[in-house]
Amino acid sequence: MPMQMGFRWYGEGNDSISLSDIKQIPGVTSIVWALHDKMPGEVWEVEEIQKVKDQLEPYGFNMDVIESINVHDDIKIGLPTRDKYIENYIQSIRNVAKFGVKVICYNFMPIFDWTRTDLFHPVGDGSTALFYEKGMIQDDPKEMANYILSNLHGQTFPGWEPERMARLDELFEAYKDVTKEKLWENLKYFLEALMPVCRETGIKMAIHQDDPPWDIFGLPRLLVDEPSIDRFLKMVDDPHNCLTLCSGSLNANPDNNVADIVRKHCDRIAFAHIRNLHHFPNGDFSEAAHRDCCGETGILEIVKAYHDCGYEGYIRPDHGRHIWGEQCRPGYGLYDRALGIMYMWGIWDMLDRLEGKA
Ligand SMILES: [Mn+2]
Repeated sequence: MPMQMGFRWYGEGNDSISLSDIKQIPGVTSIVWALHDKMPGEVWEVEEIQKVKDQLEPYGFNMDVIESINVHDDIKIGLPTRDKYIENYIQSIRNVAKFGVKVICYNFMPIFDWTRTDLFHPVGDGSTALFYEKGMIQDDPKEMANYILSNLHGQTFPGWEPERMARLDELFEAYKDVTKEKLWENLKYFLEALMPVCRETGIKMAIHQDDPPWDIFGLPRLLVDEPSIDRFLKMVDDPHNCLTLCSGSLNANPDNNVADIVRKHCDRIAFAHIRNLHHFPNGDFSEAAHRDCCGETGILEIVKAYHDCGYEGYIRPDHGRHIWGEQCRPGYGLYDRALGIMYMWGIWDMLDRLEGKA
């Protein structure tokens, strides 16, 4: 079995892209989905999941991969109320398991999800892409939150819920005693509580690395490089404690060699995000087309590493550029992600051929 290609979709009425569009991209079998109107900590109810299943079924897509069931701040902070939210998370796992879900992607980043300073930065060829200007992030987090919220075109963005962003002062206050070691402990507590239901249902919890992979605004970040990934996998050494290995998030630090991490931990990668970055000498970076030479992330080596390991897990193009005038959710247009998929299949199919498999 080859890698299983997925495409992230934000749901009926919440995405400019239709399932019919996605169906026309060769080789996509999984819709990477979520209940996007759920707040962190809420139980995902069976009837709500059933609605998504009913939408996917006519197209033959599976719903094996969720991105994401978000983790409530109380769990990350380690408040006594966390047990209630962990119970809810376990209930959500039980409910999605009834629909054949295999992998749940999540992250453990305090307050902010991924962080960029410009969502539509000119690439130089007429397209735009997400951009990170290192110098801007030393300033006020509220300024950045306001900028991002004002550029969502009325769409919701996981991790950037306006309700949460309105409480930024309160959230920073709540996290003020959460050191990096404390955050590691809270992550361990959360995962150890989840492992029994994961073993029972066969569901793999697959953590996404922190993006960018360094502390921002004084908030600790855990999953940032190979040693921290080693620590994470050892900390809860269970085949259900897995990675969503994100090439773009990790390579925001150009010292991270993603292909090496793939080769080292392939058996614990349940889900792969493939994205290319172009680095500037001053530390800024721009997201780039998937083609290897458009950035420095090493897409060819990474896909080859997955192929060499016999990877049979899920994979998806991560963010794409905004091309051909497409009006879309930042990073999640149809066209450039479809190009990314074809590039990945191109590499994969040729490697199969060279091994006499295709
Ligand atoms: Mn990613």
